Amino acid sequence: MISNRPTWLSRRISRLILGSAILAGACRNDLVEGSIGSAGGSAGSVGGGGGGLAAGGSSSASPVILTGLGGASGSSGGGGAAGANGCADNASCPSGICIPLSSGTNVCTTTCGSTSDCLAGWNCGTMNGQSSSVCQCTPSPEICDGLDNDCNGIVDDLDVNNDGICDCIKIATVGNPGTHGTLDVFGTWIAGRASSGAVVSLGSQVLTADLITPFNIIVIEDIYLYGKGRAYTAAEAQVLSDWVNKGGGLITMTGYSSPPNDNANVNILLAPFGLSYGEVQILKKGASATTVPITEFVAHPITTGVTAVGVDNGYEVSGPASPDPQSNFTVYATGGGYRVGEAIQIGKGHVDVWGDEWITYNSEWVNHPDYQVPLFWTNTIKWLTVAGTCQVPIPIFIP
Ligand SMILES: [Ca+2]
Ligand SMILES: [Ca+2]
Ligand SMILES: [Ca+2]
Repeated sequence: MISNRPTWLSRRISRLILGSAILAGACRNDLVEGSIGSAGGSAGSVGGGGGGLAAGGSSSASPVILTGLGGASGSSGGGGAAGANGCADNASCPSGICIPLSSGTNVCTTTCGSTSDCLAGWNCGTMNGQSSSVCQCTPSPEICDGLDNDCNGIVDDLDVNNDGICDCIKIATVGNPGTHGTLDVFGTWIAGRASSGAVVSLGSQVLTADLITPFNIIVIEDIYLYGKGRAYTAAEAQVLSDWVNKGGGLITMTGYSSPPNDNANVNILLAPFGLSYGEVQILKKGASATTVPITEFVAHPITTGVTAVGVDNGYEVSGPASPDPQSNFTVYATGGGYRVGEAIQIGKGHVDVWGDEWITYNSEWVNHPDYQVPLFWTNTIKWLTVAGTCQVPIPIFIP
């Protein structure tokens, strides 16, 4: 166990006191719905070398929306991939331009002035029958290279095992996995599904642009200031904010230790987004020793198909007090009148703030057929990924 932490006895006493405080407090019902963060970003922020974020990408490119290629290139994730759009004729394309691929499939495309106007992997050029130059693509099997190899309009949408987690995705964790469950169930699960990109533990490294730019998603785990963590700085929070605005996907969790000041450190990193965790523990599990099921969800990509996940001794999510006009936010999960999950789209990126950490523990994955924790995570990873990149279909049954 972590040194310098309160003893179990003192923690239990403090939880009892706080539990009484919760009961004495007014029951809140401040569900707030903003507009759902839609997949409206540009695919142009995708960098090469496996799909991390890179500044200076062809952000002006008009995403080519294609569907129905049916895996013509051999990519297992190509069939029916979200956002794909084949075409029968010009009239079936928003741009009014339907062109043939060498595979025999037709796809919608757009006019262009140069290749920088096209999705990564596509080239701008003249074509018989077209009065203007158009974006064109020669299909080959999708690989993790920052390009749309199979010409279905999605960069690096590779998922060989059809598990719903893009194989090319690059995920970093910050802090330490929680210790209340059996080792790092979440870490093991995600590492086996993001097989080409792998999962990297950044531990307590200083967050710099160079360090985090390669990653699509960052998962903030236990950074409790008085545990193994260290104090993060406003400068690091700004680095994280800049990365999100360029297309990064950030998820934070909490509840790894006990009050007071459980959330001081993670709140430093959330400050640029106008978000924070409270300091009063909520939703403590009962005498039956099972987590408190969260069942109140609003429609959102993260909650699709999810009817229950469990929490214990979490913290309420707050903010933003004055939403940035460019920010789309949704309180997607509530329980006991508290905000438990909140999702915000900022710039090209996404932030998901979850008020607990038990979604990383084995008990929730193994002992709860009534919970859909793997689906919740699969939905979350996909939503956190910038539009047009690494977007693969989520299977009906999560393996
Ligand atoms: Ca593709
Ligand atoms: Ca690729
Ligand atoms: Ca996969």
